[in-house]
Amino acid sequence: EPDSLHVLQLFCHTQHGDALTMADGPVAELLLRRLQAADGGLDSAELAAELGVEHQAVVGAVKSLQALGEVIEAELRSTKRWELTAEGEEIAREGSHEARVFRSVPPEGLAQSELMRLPSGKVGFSKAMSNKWIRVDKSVADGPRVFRVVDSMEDEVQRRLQLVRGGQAEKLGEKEKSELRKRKLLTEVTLKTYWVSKGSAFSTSISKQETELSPEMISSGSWRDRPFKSYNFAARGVLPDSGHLHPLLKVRSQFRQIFLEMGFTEMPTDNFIESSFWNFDALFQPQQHPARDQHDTFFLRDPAEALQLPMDYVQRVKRTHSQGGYGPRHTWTLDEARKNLLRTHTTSASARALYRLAQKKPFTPAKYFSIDRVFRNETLDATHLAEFHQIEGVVADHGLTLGHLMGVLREFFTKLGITQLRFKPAYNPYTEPSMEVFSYHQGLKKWVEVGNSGIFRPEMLLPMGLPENVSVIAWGLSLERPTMIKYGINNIRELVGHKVNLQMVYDSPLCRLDAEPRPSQTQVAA
Ligand code: FB9
Repeated sequence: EPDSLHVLQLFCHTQHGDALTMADGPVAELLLRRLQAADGGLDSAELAAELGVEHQAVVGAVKSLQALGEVIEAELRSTKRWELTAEGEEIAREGSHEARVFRSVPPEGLAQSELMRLPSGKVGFSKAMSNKWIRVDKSVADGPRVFRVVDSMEDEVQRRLQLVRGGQAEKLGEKEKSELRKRKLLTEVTLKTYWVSKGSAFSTSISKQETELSPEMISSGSWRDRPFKSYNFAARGVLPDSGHLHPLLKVRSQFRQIFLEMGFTEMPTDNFIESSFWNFDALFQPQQHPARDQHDTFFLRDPAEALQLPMDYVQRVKRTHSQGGYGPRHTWTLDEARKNLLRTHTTSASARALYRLAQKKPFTPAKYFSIDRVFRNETLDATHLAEFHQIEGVVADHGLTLGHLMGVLREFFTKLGITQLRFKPAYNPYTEPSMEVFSYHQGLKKWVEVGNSGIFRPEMLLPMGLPENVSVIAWGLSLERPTMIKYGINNIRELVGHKVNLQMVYDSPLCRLDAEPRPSQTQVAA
């Protein structure tokens, strides 16, 4: 018995010659016929049920008929309907667990232990008991025995599920439905359906619309009487397959842009491995400083030691550390300074750049920046990994003061869209005075630490050979924090590392730093 679809195919073949080849297929044809017959409109789900085809096939036909223009109107509706769960389906077929338990109790009763071994035993027993279909006689010698209380029973649960399966859920009361839902036998699904009605250009025969203007149409002139599919200029083009910049790199390029606009030059930072000398000693960070031990810093076993150090400069640094001369004294050894490590900040690159600058006489003012990876053996948490990208700005000139630092910080953060700044005194081994920088974050309704800064100590600059009256202001922040806030990312592991879902990278829009941050899934704690 060919099903209706088959009949249709047969029918169309005969009727309309090439109509059948219409891209939209027979379902569209049938939908138009039904619409013709229907007064008012029809529901796509009901039509699918009638035709015995997948709802999706009808939705496909609706979409392609819509593309033809005013042939049909289609209004998207979401209808809630009840559906049986897999267990509900099974019960509708085989009967409820409690009914199966009842049926498995013979008139002479059944040992409870045996009953419990039945597949529906456990689930059905308590329900059959509460339905007062069965009773347990505990006084029996060889253990509790189950007996029927009633001769027969109505398997209401099965009946109700079959009603729903037959599309008559409305016959059940709310209480009955919610009881079946609680027993995970029924779920309410929201079905997106189309209410289809005739369009202003409705017709049952839709001729195939051309989508290409072929040379033979032009040569034969047949294009004159052929209907052409209208261009859908609103159609979103197919995204070209292209590489995707990680959000961190998008924000990095914006920070680069800001520094270049402010006349800064990028410092070379292509060395994750650094000597303790440039990472700490050159910055006048005492060799006993807690940050210089294993707990905070990743030291290298191989290559364990830096061999090339500018020894004349090293001697001056040694004197500064050990004999003081401008301030406190610390024991200092060359071995400690030679220890290789993964740089803990890009300020080591600043030290190298300032040392190179000091070699160029006469002194010329300079503005440098760096954005690159740094490594810290820190406790990991939602916002801290063992590595992050440090952004650093350095300005070297005659007579720079804290005021200059505040000024350049204001200019820098303003370009980030951050205007309300507060400066809080802080401490760094290599800057005095030092300031933490805070900005008021509209979205988070609180002051957020957006960086650290200071004026490099003379103990750092003079051994390099920089003139007395040259001072150097500098500041630093991370790349990850602004990126997480801009992209509304809560946990740094969603941004960096093996857990990153690449879709986030593919879909990550270009986020203008100075534009309002994207709402995060849940407003992140800064
Ligand atoms: O990035 C940080 N915060 C931040 C920055 C921008 C931002 O943008 C939003 C769009 C609006 C939001 C937040 N911080 C620095 C502050 C905190 O997150 C802090 O908890 C974590 N810090 C890192 C170090 O953690 C151990 C961020 C990282 C940091 C800290 C200091 C420096 C660099 C990076 C520095 C420096 C410095 C100081 C003086 C001279 C030279 C360099």
